[in-house]
Amino acid sequence: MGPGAVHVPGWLDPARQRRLVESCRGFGRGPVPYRAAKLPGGHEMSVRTLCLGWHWQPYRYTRTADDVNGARVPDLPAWLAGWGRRAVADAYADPAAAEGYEPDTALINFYAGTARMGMHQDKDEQADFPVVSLSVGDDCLFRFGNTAARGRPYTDLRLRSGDLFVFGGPSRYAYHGVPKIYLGTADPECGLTGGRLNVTLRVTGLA
Ligand code: MD5
Ligand code: FE
Repeated sequence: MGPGAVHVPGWLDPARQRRLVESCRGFGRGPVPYRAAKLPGGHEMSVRTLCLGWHWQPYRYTRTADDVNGARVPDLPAWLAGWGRRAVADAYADPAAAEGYEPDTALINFYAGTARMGMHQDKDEQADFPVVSLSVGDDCLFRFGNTAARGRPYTDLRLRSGDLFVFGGPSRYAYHGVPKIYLGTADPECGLTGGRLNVTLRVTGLA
């Protein structure tokens, strides 16, 4: 897609997609529920988010969900960190690329049919390791931009259930967003109908 940005369609088979969906349902029964994050201006995001490892709130990471219920967020499960390492090795077709890649945080975003994510950069992490993105459920329009400005040039592509995207190198700080969910496009065997789930694995660089 560009230096460091690699799209691997269908990286998760349907059984792993279902495992991810079921796990994300389970995380929602944990100490911190999914919530619409509130932006500093007062608006609520249309996406609902749950965090593991570190809790992201616009625009910082904390160990407790201070903007939800104050609970300590659960650790990132080792199996999910392992998926992240395999994702990096596979995307770059180089096992060495995953050496030292130890994600400590997952941001799990659920998009109902009308949810969107505006163009932004992910820059609340203190480390520049790649971000691993896993998508399940309905297709979306993903807008992959540039590092200099929120607008053009950008590339629009459709992400489908099971797709992996790794954003490393210069793409790590590219603007990006999700302008549209294609409601009802998911294959039911993915385990999720009526929305899109995206899990990003990140290295926060925090301690
Ligand atoms: C999503 N999530 O589909 C996206 C996938 C977020 C978010 O944007 O911040 O929760 S992550 C996409 C990403 C991360 C880092 C860099 C780039 C994209 N990029 O260069 O396009 O819910
Ligand atoms: Fe982002």
